[in-house]
Amino acid sequence: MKSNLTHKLLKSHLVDGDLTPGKLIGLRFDQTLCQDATGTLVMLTLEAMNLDRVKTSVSVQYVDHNLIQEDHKNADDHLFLLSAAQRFGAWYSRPGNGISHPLHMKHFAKPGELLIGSDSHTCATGGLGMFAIGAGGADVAIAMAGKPVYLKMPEVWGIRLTGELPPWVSAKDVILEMLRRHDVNGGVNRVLEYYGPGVETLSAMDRHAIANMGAELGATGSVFPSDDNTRAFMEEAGRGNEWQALAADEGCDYDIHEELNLSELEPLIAKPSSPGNVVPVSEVAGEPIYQSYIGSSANPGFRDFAIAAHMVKGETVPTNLSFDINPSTREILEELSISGHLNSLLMSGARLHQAGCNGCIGMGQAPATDKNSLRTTPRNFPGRSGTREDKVWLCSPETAAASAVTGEITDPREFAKARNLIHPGHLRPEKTINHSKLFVEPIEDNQSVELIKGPNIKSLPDFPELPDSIEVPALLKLGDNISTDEILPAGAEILPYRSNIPQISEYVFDAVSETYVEDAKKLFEKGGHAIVAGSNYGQGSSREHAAIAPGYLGLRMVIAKSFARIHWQNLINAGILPLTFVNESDYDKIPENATLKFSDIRNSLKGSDSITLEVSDLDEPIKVQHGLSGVYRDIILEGGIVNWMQTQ
Ligand code: MIC
Repeated sequence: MKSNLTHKLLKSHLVDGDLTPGKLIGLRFDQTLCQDATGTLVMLTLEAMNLDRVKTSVSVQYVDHNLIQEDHKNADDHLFLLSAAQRFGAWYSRPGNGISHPLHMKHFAKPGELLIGSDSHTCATGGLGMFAIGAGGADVAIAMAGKPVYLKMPEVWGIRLTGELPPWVSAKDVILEMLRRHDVNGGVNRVLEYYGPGVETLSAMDRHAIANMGAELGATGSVFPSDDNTRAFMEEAGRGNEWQALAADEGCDYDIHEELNLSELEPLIAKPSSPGNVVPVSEVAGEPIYQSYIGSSANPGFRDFAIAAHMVKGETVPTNLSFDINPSTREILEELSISGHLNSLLMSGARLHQAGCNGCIGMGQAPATDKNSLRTTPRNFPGRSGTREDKVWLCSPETAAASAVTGEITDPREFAKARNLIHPGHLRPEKTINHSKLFVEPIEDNQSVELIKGPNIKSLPDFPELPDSIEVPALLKLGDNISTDEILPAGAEILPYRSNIPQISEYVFDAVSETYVEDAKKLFEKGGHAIVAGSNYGQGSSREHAAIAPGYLGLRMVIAKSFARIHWQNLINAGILPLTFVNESDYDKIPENATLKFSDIRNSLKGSDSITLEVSDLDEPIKVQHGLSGVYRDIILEGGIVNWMQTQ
């Protein structure tokens, strides 16, 4: 039977269930990655599991988030993560090497394999013919222990690419077009599989950029075929022997079909403060800007910096504009230096930062109050940049570079025309740098390694068993598309507490409610609280802290119109009931602080999917669904995945 590529990848790793969309499947993952802001909890979970050594073919711990090191906390994390990587038999990528996703694709990714990572943009490596997904740290720990990870079988969305990108239009504009068409929840519980004649016009790193921001549609993953361009990328990385051709069968079926003609695309931009708020650049040209930021996992390729260098060469950015260059990896920084592009950027007035995620997650480079910041980053959720009232726009390197020179949002095609700038074609490094020695390899005698824990690294909190009835107030009633940045912000002040749940829980809903934390603490002894929310609750990152921290404060259930995939799984893993309205209109009936009562929980969860929730102030109970089956129901009944693992 003809099969699409996603099904081929999943079939070869399926250990439980079948490929029926919506059903639970158990998958064996070949590879895992962690970054440092989520990896600390992963390693603490492995310690709690008494794991002797990872059972994957490769697990890598990267350090690319907590890099500012304004006090001991980040540095303590780095030493802890190095000791933990060695204790559990994982690779370690040291601070300064750069962002996990481009590094992993270059040094470890393999077509045909499955990768799970404790970062939502792990999906970027779907650009190399992998099935690659972001997940909460507990799921990554399960995969590192060699056990199957469960998720809802996604629908497969076939996107047939035709044509080729016009000059000054690039890969970022492809995924911005998908966001323009389908917004931030269009891809939830779906895999975006790209195929067709347009694919071969895209380099491996173009595909990486497109797959990366599949996360912004809420997609489970994005998959590209493995072809000659994939092989060329792997040969350049010195791993051509690990390449294999992979593609969907000609004429195979998809659950959803879409056409996208690359030749018809124009430069696009996401306006503040949602990746789905996309318009043509030409529509907003002329808006003054304060900052132009190039870098992040959404545009990490050599060509992303080189095209910007080509456009700003010989120019000087306006004195009131901050032009921030964030190299994605040490190797690309070296390649840019050798090729002279780094000098073009610096001489135009650019500010050079270390290789890492940096300002994308509010670790520095926060924009001035009320000023427009153009970024090649993947996200612009409110306040994510570190400035609470920020105005972050998401665009391609071409748009960011043109706008940096003019000091206002500028269509790169107009910029090139005005300067008779010839498009340089596909820019490649003069010399490819391959620093594989910058990784710390796993060691054989790993079990004798001691974990090095600084004072900010606290053990995992206890997870209470699920009670048999819950009667709590709806402490917050929230709208649609609540992001993990709104639930638990990142940024220079808060991110260093990621290994310290008691401390980081002080920041839950920091920008949403001034009294949530105190109110939650008051309710804790009385049974805790609930949250009512709109659609796509928990969009964005993989941070399980956005579930564990409110859980630590007494959150017992969330009733929403719908959930983002990763956050739904993180709530379950934290032992917090995620319930959805059977009738979305019931959302309007529940006032904030209404008391919600869910009785006979254990039997209800074993019975039908639909349960009744009594609501004070309402004469009639409302119907909600739990959607929990198999292992997810078992995990919730045990009070979370750490408790459940101890029963295995
Ligand atoms: C992000 O881009 O939001 C992050 C910061 O990389 C998160 C991970 C985290 O919160 O540590 C993600 O995307 O998963």
